Amino acid sequence: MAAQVPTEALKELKVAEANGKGAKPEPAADDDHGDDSDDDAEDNAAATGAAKKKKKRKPKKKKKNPTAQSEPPRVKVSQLFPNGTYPKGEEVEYKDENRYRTTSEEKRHLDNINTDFLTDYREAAEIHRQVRQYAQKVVRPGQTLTEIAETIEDGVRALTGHDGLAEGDAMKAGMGFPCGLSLNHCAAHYTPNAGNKMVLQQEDVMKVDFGVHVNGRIVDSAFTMAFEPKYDNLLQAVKEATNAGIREAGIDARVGEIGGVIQETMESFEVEIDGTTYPVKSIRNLTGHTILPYSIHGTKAVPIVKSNDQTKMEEGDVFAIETFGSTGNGYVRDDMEVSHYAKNTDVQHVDLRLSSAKSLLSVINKNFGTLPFCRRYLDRLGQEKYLLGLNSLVNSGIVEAYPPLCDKKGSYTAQFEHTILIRPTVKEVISRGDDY
Ligand SMILES: [Co+2]
Repeated sequence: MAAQVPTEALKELKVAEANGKGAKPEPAADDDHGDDSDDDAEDNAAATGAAKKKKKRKPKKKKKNPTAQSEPPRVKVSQLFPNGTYPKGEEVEYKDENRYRTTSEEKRHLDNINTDFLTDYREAAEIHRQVRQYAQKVVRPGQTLTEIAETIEDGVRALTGHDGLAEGDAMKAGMGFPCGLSLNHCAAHYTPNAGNKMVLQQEDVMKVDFGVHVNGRIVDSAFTMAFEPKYDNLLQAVKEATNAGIREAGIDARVGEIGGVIQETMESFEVEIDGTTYPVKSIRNLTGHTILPYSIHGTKAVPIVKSNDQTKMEEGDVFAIETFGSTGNGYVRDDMEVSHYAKNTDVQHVDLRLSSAKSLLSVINKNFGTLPFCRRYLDRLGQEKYLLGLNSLVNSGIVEAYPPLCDKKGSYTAQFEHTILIRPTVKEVISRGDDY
């Protein structure tokens, strides 16, 4: 999920560029019941004495735990990795003055006392990889955005083993934030609301951005799908820019400098679409961000253009490194109907007058806490006619609306994103896969 630079900070950034001053952008195996029903039936037959036939005991068919993922993905990953050891992400050694960390006993100890954190993160990342790779295989033009979102969200929930329907279940594991499916000039935060009939077209460029969480540890990772080769350079620019950002990330790295490297990489590309050549621009008011437990946007931002932000990455930080390239203005605005929301992490108690707002807030507290959700998630919990209450929560500052963010009409935008753990010993690109 993209973090946005507030307009004020962006103005400041321009000033800062002029006078050299820093600008700070805001920022298991539990269905192993052997199949014994037919044995019971035979026992009953024997007990009645009616059957003279010899009791032929079939060898008990023991339903084995699946060892491979199904299609569509429905096997819990905890069943595929029954000893709880999930695949590691890509581990990258620190450089220069932090090189010692790889072999430091002290740093290794810090890693070892954090095993629950690592296990939850690696499980969430494996779920992300399995679900997205299935999506990459089956998502095609002609499908509705609603179908595509459900393909991904049903997959994520099944693989965590939490369908999120019982009160509080979605807080244990499941969607870390709604599945964004933003098309063409829209860069982020679009997902269908109920009744949306939009159909994916052959010429579309779709950003697929979804989160998986296990115990509040959110993996935030995104990719872009296009079905026409004319967009290849746009996608390549953004993929390389994101990888450049990941490469530059590390303990003591300054986020403003990382932004500079990202921008340089991104803007070394151009793309020809239907006879017109466009420079690929970094979208300057979108950023990467830190991730906190149950909170998708922490306090640090990672710009994707050069900036004087001297903020350093530190041991223990979790970052979403995401970059956006555009053939348009390289600047996004709020546009279209809101779908994404999240409770603010720093709300004081507010006395709500509207009873529908009060009851909706209680639903949000129990099922999402501060995790982002969308209108469809309220629908599936059986909530009805909640818009007035929801808007009142937004207006009172308790809930934040995250409207779709779009560049100018007719332009194309792309995104790639990974979550990285700034571990004491190494940097782990937790969501890395064979695909991106
Ligand atoms: Co993000």
